[in-house]
Amino acid sequence: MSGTRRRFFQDAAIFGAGLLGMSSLEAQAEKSMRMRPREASHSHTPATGAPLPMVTPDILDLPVRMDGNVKEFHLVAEPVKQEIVPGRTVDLWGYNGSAPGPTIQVNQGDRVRIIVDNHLPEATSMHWHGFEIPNEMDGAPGASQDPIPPGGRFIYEFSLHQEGTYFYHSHMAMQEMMGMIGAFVMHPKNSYKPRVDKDFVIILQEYAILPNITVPNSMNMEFNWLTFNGKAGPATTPLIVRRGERVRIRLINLGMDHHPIHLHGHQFVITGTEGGRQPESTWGPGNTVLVGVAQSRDIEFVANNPGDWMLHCHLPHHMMNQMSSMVGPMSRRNGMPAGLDMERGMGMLRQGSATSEENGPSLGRGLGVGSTAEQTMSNSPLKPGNPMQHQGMQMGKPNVSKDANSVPGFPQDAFMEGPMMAMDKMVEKPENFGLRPGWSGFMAGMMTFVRVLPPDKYDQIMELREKKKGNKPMKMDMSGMEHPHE
Ligand SMILES: [Cu+2]
Repeated sequence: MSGTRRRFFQDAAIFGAGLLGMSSLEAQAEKSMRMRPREASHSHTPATGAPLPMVTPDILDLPVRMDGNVKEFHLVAEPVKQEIVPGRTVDLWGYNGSAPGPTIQVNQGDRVRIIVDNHLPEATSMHWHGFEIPNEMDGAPGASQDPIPPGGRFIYEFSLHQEGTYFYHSHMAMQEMMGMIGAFVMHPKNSYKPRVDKDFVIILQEYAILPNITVPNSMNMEFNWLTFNGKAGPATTPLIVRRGERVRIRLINLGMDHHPIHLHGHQFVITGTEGGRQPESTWGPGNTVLVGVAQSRDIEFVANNPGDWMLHCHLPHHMMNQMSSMVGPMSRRNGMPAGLDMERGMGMLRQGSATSEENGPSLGRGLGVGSTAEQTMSNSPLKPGNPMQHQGMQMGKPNVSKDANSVPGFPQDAFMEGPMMAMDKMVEKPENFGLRPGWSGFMAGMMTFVRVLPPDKYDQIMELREKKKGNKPMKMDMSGMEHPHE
């Protein structure tokens, strides 16, 4: 494929379609229209029968090509640059330019062929998580096939009799922690009842990336970047729904932690797991769903309570960005610890990766051995003045009392969240229109909004999307989208 096309695909996937002047939802809808014209619909009261366009905010769908009756997809395992929040672009491994990789949508009963190319510097393997398919298609390295060597290709082909929220992922454990997962949704032959008006996918991931480093330390257990679809709050794209609509959110988790995902303002029911649709007799009301590692959970609710409602992981540390025990001390102490050079003292890597032989041990917090440069520390009083200045942020003085430093435990959130950490302008997009000024200062990690909007506000955001669509800063070569890797 050409460099331009590749770059486009990558940009679009990394930034969502927002920077292209189009919301990700619109981009998804547009793609759905082109790829599955039968099924796509812009109406919020769709005709019965056809599945609704399902969207993965900030992530593209994988284009499909028909080869007779076979739906053919092409996945490329490769290193990617992923912008988690404005100004924080990290080196992950993913598929087709993004981590998580593009979403695959198929119908129950489809026969699919997935060509997997390995553009990584090491062997990989693709596992189809929960699929009831022939053993030789399972992608278990060593057990069902040889790993796909660097530069190699493996062609998977199977028929799908299941329905539900599934996913694909590398079956190499450390690669999983570099981002190598994507959603694989099988729409049912007979529509689920009751039907939903909106259908979203959110993939939960976590990374341990020290300040000034762009490569995750896949050995580290102290995760400081927590993402929904490759974005951390406030860069996550809110889910826009019209008041009264029935909403489905499909949550998928692949990481080292289980995430209790909580929705404000509504009760929902769990209608599906990684094993497909659950019987209605099991649906009981709740507002927090624990999405365990390697699990998926579908939740559904009627969005009847207007407002901007937070949807977030409820683990406190998972509602933060760049949070690590050493960030505070590094920015607060005078100079560096004795006996360390600049690189190690400030946690910077000049060569090699965080997991390399030289760097791994000393940066591998939680592993114990050799972790001399990293240790858990309690909060300590801040020096007067304003230690943090970031371009684009609405910097100001945090609201703290005069004697704050004399209070044991201070600071907790004073310098972690608040109006002075806001970056509303930097994450501006139609889906954020009308949020309270300064909202972004309180959104981090696995956080986004479900915006339940009255008809006029909903239409306003739809109009904004349309306007942005007609005013693209970049020309989109849509023809390049169908076969991005040819
Ligand atoms: Cu969590």
